[in-house]
Amino acid sequence: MARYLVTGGCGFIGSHLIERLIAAGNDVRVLDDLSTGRKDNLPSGVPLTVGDVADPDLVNDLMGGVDGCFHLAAVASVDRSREDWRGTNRTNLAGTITVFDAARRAAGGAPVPVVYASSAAVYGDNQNVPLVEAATVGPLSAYGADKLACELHARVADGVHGVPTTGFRFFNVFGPRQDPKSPYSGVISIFAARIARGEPITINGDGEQVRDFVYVRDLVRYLTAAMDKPVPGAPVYNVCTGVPTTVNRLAEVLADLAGRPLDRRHGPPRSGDIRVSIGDPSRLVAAFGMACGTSLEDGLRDTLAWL
Ligand code: NAD
Ligand code: UD2
Repeated sequence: MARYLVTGGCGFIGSHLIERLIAAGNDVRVLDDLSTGRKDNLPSGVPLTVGDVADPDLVNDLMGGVDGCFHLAAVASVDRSREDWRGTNRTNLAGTITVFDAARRAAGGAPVPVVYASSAAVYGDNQNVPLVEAATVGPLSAYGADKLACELHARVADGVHGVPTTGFRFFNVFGPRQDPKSPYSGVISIFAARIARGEPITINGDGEQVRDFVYVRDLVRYLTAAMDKPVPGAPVYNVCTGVPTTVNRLAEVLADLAGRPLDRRHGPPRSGDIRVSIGDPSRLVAAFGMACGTSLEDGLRDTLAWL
């Protein structure tokens, strides 16, 4: 049993991670400002501090005596990063440096490992798919730029300050508890909620754009495995399946699973929409000995059942 700090633990991915940590008998404390997360995403009895991940006194305090930190708190939206550039940078980059800095002396003055969320957004519109970790990065948003900067500071944390870090470039994550009501929500949560209610969906453009959808319960296994065996060198891994799915196909599969007719309308393409985003999971599978094994259909069934 170990003691962990989880930042952003009231969010979609954080809540699944905490479920897994608690089931394994760990002691978990959470820092979240509840800007997008919800208190009732947490299992009962998990202590929550409502506050800002970029507040150094608070983070130093919460980091005291832990065995490691899972850092997921972020403004997890490209649109929001456009509207509030400086505010997003404060949370996403300054917040991450605050976490790394506090981890330097968490265990009675000694460093503890940090496992943190990066994003496929670091690749921008690189169409050299499937994307390997060594592919050219070129973020197209403040969100992606900050995530890339987090990876650079993770190297500083490791190389200069002795804080072991592991970064994960999440592709399009989906599953239960991804809030369909949020304007920043992912396509699966939006489509699933609408199709289940028999409402029409809007496909942006021709619907032939391609994504690599990762089921959230597959993803959190890597986070805990990385914490269990930290390695030097600040590694970064894609978290992806390598399986391409078009938005059209996604809609069809969802309607099929929900047993509803598909009422689809096509709107204009979304400005700046990436045409093809597929990751290569080879490095992930080699390092952790497991692939993201849940099929899209099974993950979607689970998501529909939660609604
Ligand atoms: P989410 O919005 O559900 O979770 C983020 C959590 O961070 C929320 O609970 C929010 O309240 C909290 N938070 C935001 N700002 C904070 C601050 N200043 N201080 C403390 N807490 C704060 O999003 P998610 O999808 O669970 O994302 C988790 C992580 O994964 C994020 O770092 C995100 O950038 C990354 N990510 C997600 C996806 C995806 O497909 N969902 C893809 C790539 C990367
Ligand atoms: C994802 C991430 C984003 C960033 C980016 C990096 C999510 C929610 N967003 O954006 O944070 O990391 O990847 O590349 O994971 N669509 C429709 N109709 C809708 C909603 C969406 O057609 O009602 C389309 C959308 O135009 C896009 C695809 O579905 O082509 C996926 O959209 P998304 O918002 O779920 O995710 P993405 O890949 O744009």
